[in-house]
Amino acid sequence: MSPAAPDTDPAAAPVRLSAATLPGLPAGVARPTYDRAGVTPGIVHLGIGAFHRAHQAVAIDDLLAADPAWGIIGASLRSADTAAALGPQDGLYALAVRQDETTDLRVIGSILGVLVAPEDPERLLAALTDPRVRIVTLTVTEKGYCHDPATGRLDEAHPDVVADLVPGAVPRSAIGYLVEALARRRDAGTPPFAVVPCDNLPSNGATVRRIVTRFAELRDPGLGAWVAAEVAFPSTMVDRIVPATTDADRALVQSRLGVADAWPVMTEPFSQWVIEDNFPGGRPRFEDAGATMVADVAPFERMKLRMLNGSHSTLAYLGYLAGHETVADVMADASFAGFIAALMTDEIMPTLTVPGADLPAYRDALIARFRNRGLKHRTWQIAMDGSQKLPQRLLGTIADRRAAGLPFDRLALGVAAWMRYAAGTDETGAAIDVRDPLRPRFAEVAAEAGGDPARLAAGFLGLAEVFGALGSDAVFRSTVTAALNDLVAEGAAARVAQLSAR
Ligand code: NAI
Ligand code: CS2
Repeated sequence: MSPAAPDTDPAAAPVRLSAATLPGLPAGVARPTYDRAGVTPGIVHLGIGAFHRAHQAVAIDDLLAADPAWGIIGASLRSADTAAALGPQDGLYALAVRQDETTDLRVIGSILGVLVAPEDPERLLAALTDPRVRIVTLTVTEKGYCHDPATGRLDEAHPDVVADLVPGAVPRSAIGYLVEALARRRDAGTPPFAVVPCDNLPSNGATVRRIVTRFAELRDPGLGAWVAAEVAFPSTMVDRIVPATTDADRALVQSRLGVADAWPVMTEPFSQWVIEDNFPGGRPRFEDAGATMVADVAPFERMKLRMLNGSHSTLAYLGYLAGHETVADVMADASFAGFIAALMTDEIMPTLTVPGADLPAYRDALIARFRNRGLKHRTWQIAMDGSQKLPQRLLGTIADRRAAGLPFDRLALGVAAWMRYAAGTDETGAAIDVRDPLRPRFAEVAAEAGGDPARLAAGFLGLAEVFGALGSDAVFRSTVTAALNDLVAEGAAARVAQLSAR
């Protein structure tokens, strides 16, 4: 029976999900089976947002009954929203697994608390230097690594990097916190933690190792050498579609739980985690929670970043321009569905070699996942931070097709659609709320182009931190420029129809 709401003023704040109300939840709601009081911190997570709580935190929730030494301390390096939401809930929240019209709820208890770094940096550094903490995971978004997306190297001119390298500075960036904590652990004789990025970056472990090592070297060459020699950066491939939570989601969860959850997470049944098995300080048995432990993540990661994320970004920009609100809306449009299937089959799959993988089956499973009507995954959300996403999602695939002398018309249309979107005006002439660290540069490019597609393409292709060497390839430039010209002239829906499955 649901916990009774206070029988006072009906306008009073609703009863919240918490350790006290957990036992009274409806019987059909799964919940932690372990004693949370006996769980100790073994992991710090930087960037505690929706994805972490629907993916890594769920895997750890599955493992704590067998090994309670791996509780998670979450940290936000930016806002206090998560702490404000989960603090009064004792770190508890609902995981809502949705498939079309069905929703299954589970309460997750693996997050022991949430720190707000800007409010109390030393408290986060204390958690990061706690000897019991042997793993630090991250989902700080692609832009959170202060790197050059085209090269994967530290952007040494990034304002956060410049600020964090000032001696004695209070860190602002994830990299700054990692290096300060590692320096303190070295000085205290505490073994380092493993750094486990769970963001959609290519070769994310090697990329973050390069960035962190360079930052440490700039701070102190001896520290840089120590990080390079002593710190493990296992790569991961992470996959679960987790849209941003809406008020309608909160209302649904409250109606089912009988108590309010300030920040449930909405996701799909599918989840995959492939992890490089490189944890010198020890790790939980991730494999007992369904993760795949491997020596080399690369084949799995490339397949996922190119087929899922490359298709996601392409349908996000083209779908948004065609007026589609969500991924499911895009895929309900037969012309778009045929286009995405052909994009994967004809242009992406031929670039992949994944031992043991059934690529046609993987494609079909992705299309079914994209069609899930239970997920209100906005094209606008996926369109965010395109400058940080395009290299690993579309440009690497194009570079491979160019090297093989193969066409890439649908991929080029995806890049052109990003340019049209990033220029900030949609097909109705309305402004687009473009979210991207390079937004100011985009506005300069758009202003200079004055509506001319060829000049707009040339301006965007000049962004070396996005396009790198590919930006100088004549065939790539001409193909994308022609695609943008046709897109502006005919519109996204028409261009997709013409390039749909032939
Ligand atoms: P979210 O918006 O819920 O959380 C993002 C987190 O990153 C927040 O804690 C935010 O404060 C932090 N953050 C943002 N910019 C930052 C910066 N410059 N420095 C430090 N922290 C920063 O987003 P969500 O859904 O959790 O996704 C986060 C990342 O997880 C994605 O960018 C992607 O790399 C990865 N991911 C997301 C999936 C999804 O479907 N949402 C699926 C697979 C991977
Ligand atoms: C999406 C990803 O927002 C985006 O960029 O493409 O977050 C996507 O949902 C995940 O990678 C799925 O695993």
